[in-house]
This record gives sequence, C-alpha cells and structure tokens, in this order.
Amino acid sequence: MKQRTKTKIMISYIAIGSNQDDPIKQLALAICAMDKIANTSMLAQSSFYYSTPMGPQDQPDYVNAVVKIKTNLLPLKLLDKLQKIEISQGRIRKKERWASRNLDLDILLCDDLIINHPRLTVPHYGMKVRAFVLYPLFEIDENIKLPDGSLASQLLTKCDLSCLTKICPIDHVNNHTKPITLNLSSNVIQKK
Ligand code: ROI
Repeated sequence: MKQRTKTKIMISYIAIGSNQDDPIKQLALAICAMDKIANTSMLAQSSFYYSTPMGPQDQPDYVNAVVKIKTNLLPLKLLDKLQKIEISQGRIRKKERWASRNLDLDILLCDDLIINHPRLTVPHYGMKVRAFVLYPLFEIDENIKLPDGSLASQLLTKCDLSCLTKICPIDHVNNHTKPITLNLSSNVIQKK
C-alpha cells in the first residue's frame, strides 16, 4: 500500500449522489460546501446526470456528478470533511445496504494512491463498473486513468449507458424543476 503521511497538494475526484430530498439541490449545496473546505479548491465539475438506481429498484432515480478538487488535506482528513458535509445536509446512515440517501460523497481517486484503510478504500471499490461514476469522470477528463492503468473510457465500453440521462448544466442551477434531458443511450463514449 502506498501511504502518504506528509501533506502535499493532491488531486482528488469525488463522486456525488443523491436520490432524496431534492437531489439536484443536494448536489448543488454539496459542491458549494466542498468549495469552502479549507486548503482545498474546486478544479472542475461534471454535468449532473439522472441515473437509475443500482441495487434495489424500489427507490427513486439518483442524480450523480463528479468533481475534481485540489487539496492539501490528507485523504482521511478529506474524508472527515466530506462526512461532515453529508451530516450537515441531513444524511442519516441506515442499516439497510444500498438504501436511498440524500447525499453520498465518495472519494474516487487521490492522485495515484492506493489506500486500504478500514475507513477508506481508494480507488473507490465500485467505480470500475458504475456508469454513473465513470461517465461524469470521463466528462471531466477523457484520458483519466486509475492507478492500475485502466482508462475510464475503456471501462465505460463495458457499462450500460442507457441508465444515464444528462441534465442540462445550466438548467440545474436556474430552473431545476424542468430539466432538459439528453439521452445518452446512443452515445459512443465521445465527449459532446
Ligand atoms: N445508484 C445510482 N444510480 N447512483 C448512486 O449514486 C447510487 N449509490 C448507491 C447505490 C445504492 C449503490 N446505488 C446507486 O450507493
């Protein structure tokens, strides 16, 4: 395991998901809150996407996005900050696995680090097979690679993109009650 104990500037990608309590607002608030984390700055933000639930189907669709940040925080300190944001937005951890949630902030990548800690696994354990994570990541950086060398664009060719619908990036800020959608099912891993 590569470990980092001294602070240094690190690039990290965070996945955001919500399917409760006005998900678009949850994502927008979380991005504002992340932007305010000390020693951290927002470098890029993907569009927002509606995505059909992975796991139990008797729950609302999710809204997902990914952000790219630059931070001086160590990964576990960053995790603390993200969990604080989840709690401040009303997240209650349920016993049920894969239950609905009003906000999930998952660290996907921290530079090229591999972290196996009881509190944190990086790269995120599910990211290689989750279109709702890989596609927004690819939107931010179409050449992005995981520490094992796998390309997000390559991993995406094995994912079903029909579960994703892009929400117009401007609309999600101004008029999120009437999102304009773009069906991605015919998208052949090409950036629009
Ligand atoms: N499904 C989708 N589409 N998006 C998510 O963010 C998400 N998060 C989860 C589970 C329950 C696995 N399903 C999801 O934690």
